[in-house]
Amino acid sequence: MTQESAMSRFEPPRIPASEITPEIVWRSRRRLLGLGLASPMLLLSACARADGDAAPPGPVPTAADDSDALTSFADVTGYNNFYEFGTGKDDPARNAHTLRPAPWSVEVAGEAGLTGTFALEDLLSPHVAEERIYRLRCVEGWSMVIPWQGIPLAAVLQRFQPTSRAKYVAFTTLADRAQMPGLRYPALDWPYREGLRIDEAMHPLTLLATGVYGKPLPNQNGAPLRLVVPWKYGFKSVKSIVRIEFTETMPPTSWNMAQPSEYGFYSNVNPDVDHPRWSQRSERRIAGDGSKLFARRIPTLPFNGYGEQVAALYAGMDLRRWF
Ligand SMILES: Nc1nc2c(c(=O)[nH]1)N[C@H]1C(S)=C(S)[C@@H](COP(=O)(O)O)O[C@H]1N2
Ligand SMILES: [Mo]
Repeated sequence: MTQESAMSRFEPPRIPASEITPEIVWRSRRRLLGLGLASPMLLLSACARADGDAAPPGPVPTAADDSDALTSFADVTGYNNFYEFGTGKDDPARNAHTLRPAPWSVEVAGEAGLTGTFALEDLLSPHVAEERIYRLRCVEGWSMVIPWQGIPLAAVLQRFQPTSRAKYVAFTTLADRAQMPGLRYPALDWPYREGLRIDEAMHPLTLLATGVYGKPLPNQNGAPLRLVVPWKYGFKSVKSIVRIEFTETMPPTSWNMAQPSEYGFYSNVNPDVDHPRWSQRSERRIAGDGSKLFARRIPTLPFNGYGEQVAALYAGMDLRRWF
């Protein structure tokens, strides 16, 4: 990854008017809900349950705070990292139409009572997707605020009864040359791999996303199923997942394999740990007026602002060593 190098080449994608509508709907809905909004919890449950279902049981995690303006639908779906479709920010939007997100199945393997290959529908049922507005912070120095729909990963994983030896969870992206033109180039050692410690995977903020802005995930965002781990750099949020494995040892991860000195396993957003080639103190927030070049530069927060919820996971760990 090169910091911001692709920025100057970026041309805003032309989005048909029909595609812009959901963003406006989401914005106004959010503004309405923002009036007298006591906590993001209300926002989450209200949005998730617009169909009139009962509120979900258990604690509802915090979303991005209300001062964050949403990144436009055009930018969320037009400025992407998905190297299987090219390394330019506009490549995924242009090339990912060859991905076939249905039918889709996911293999579940490793240290679990139940393993096998499951149709996507079976993997996700009986869960109902909920709304989570999360910040996404790329290690390259830009960030977005995105209204995802998805299912907490914990709810999905628990069904497979991970054993006491399941210390980590490894995720693998599809690697099919027929669908992914970028696989012809050795940008990374394919397939794209990521992993989480089991307690990170089970944390209520960790989401298996199936949609964005109220629509099924566009291919360039990782259809039909991708991870969203809001306190970690964006590259942990592995796209188009075909395999989930419970492991006893720390699994290899793509960016760590490519550049171990630059990308650690944990990859928690940390303004105090510079990337060896650039600072991580601030970020360019792509949101608001939709202009990428003039987007606001803001300080980067520890754990991307989710420290209150997740810092305890790393109590006693030296986060300079475990970066
Ligand atoms: N399979 C796969 N997943 C991936 C990537 C990738 O290249 N391939 N890029 C990562 C990076 S670096 C980021 S910042 C996020 C971007 O997600 P978005 O394009 O939906 O905003 O996806 C992550 N997941
Ligand atoms: Mo990224």
